[in-house]
Amino acid sequence: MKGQITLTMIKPYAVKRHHVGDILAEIEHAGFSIRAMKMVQLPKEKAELFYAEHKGKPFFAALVEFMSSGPIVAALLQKENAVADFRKLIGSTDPHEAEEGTIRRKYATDKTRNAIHGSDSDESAIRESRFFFSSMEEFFCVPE
Ligand code: RTP
Ligand code: MG
Repeated sequence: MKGQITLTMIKPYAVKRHHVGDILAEIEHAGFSIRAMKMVQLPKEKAELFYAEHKGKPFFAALVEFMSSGPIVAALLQKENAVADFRKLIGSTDPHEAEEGTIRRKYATDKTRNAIHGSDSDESAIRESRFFFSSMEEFFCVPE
């Protein structure tokens, strides 16, 4: 199986609104292979750890509060040019600025309840995939 990896989370409000099936269908139709997947609720400390790069920013507390407020669906995806193509598929952080047809434009409510996460680099994708998945759960060998 060729290509790079990216890590996504379908965020709490999109799960609550029953958008998981539609969003996963969009992801697969865009050519991504799902290599690992799970539904979990992040304790606050884990959400803080996942988004550690944003610690100290004004939106950090709200982000952590929201991300730990209900179940999320985490998935490891694979495709050529996965990181950049996935960020294009999901659209801008603020759904009001996201392009027509993007997942955030369709399923997000606001900048916090923005439906979905996508890794911002190949390095982040590897770190985030290890955050959620053990080697036994991954049907893909993440390079050392
Ligand atoms: P994500 O990491 O969740 O995929 O989102 P992103 O790359 O598009 O945006 P990022 O800069 O990494 O920010 C992480 C999440 O923090 C919230 N945020 N709020 N109020 C604000 O100015 C603000 N900026 C960022 C968003 O929920 C964003 O998804
Ligand atoms: Mg980000």
